Formats: sequence, structure tokens, C-alpha cells
Amino acid sequence: MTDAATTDTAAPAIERTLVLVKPDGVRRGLSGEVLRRIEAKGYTLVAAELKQATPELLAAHYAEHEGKPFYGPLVEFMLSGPTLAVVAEGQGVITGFRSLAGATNPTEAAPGTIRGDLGRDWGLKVQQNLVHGSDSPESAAREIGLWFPHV
Ligand code: IDP
Ligand code: MG
Repeated sequence: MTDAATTDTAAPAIERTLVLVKPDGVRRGLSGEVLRRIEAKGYTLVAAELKQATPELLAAHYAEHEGKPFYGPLVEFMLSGPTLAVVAEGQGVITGFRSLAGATNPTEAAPGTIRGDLGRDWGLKVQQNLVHGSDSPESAAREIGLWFPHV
């Protein structure tokens, strides 16, 4: 017996997503652990570069959050040290990496996720939650263009 729902569905397209190990993750020596989890899941690393973000890059990257109470603290935090910018590739990687990362609030992030296992609330105005992952194909294309203009 064939399963029409499976056999008639086109193979999912290969996607790319932008992952950032934020300055807290780099400072805490967790860059390798984040890369390890991406690779252990089976995704491919396409690009990786340690970068010092600029106010201009962050204004573009976090434009959707401008005006929110945590926006100023978020930009200041992201300027506080180098960020490891990564492009990862694979079917479903955009949603898949968000699952690996866990919920935005590290207190609520499930054990087994990057934020759940390695993050915590430090009582600051912005959640220092170790990683960023693009949230849609449109965001991924836009963010990869910002962080890796040549990829
Ligand atoms: P995401 O990183 O899980 O996609 P966003 O809503 O896009 O979450 O927020 C961007 C970043 O801003 C978060 O990762 C976190 O560092 C910070 N942030 C978001 N919401 C809050 C909040 O309510 N309080 C403090 N910091 C926040
Ligand atoms: Mg987001």
C-alpha cells in the first residue's frame, strides 16, 4: 500500500538560516558547543566568522524590535563583544535551529535546548540567551545578506 501523502509531496527545499552565537555565548566559551549541536543534528556549516557587530548592522538586524523597552539594552549587549555569525544549511534548518535554540526566555526554555541547558536569567534588562536564529525564509535571506554580504 502506498502512502499518497508521502509519495506525492515534493522533497523539501534545502534552506539556509543565520545563527548568531551572541556575545554572552562567545564570552562563556560556548561557541563550540553551539556549533557541535548544529552539526550533531545533521546540518551543514556554510560560513562561520567571528565579528564585532556595529550599531548600523544591529539597527538593520533588529529593526523589527525598534521602540520596544528591551531594544536599547539589546543593542548595547550585542555590541559588548564579538559575535560568531554562522550560516547553516539543510532541509527545515530554519525551524530546526529554532527548536535547538529553545524559547526566548531561558528560564522557560526546555531542557535539551541550547537556551534551556546553557542559559539563565541574569536579572538584566535584556535576556542574554546565547543564540539567534532566523525565524522565516524571508528573515534568513535578509539576515544572511546583512552578516555575510559575500555568501
Ligand atoms: P528570538 O531571539 O527568540 O527570536 P526576539 O523576540 O526576536 O526573540 O527578540 C530578540 C532578542 O531580544 C531575544 O533573543 C532576547 O535577547 C531579547 N528579548 C526579546 N524579548 C525580550 C523581553 O521581553 N525581555 C528582555 N529581552 C528580550
Ligand atoms: Mg527573533
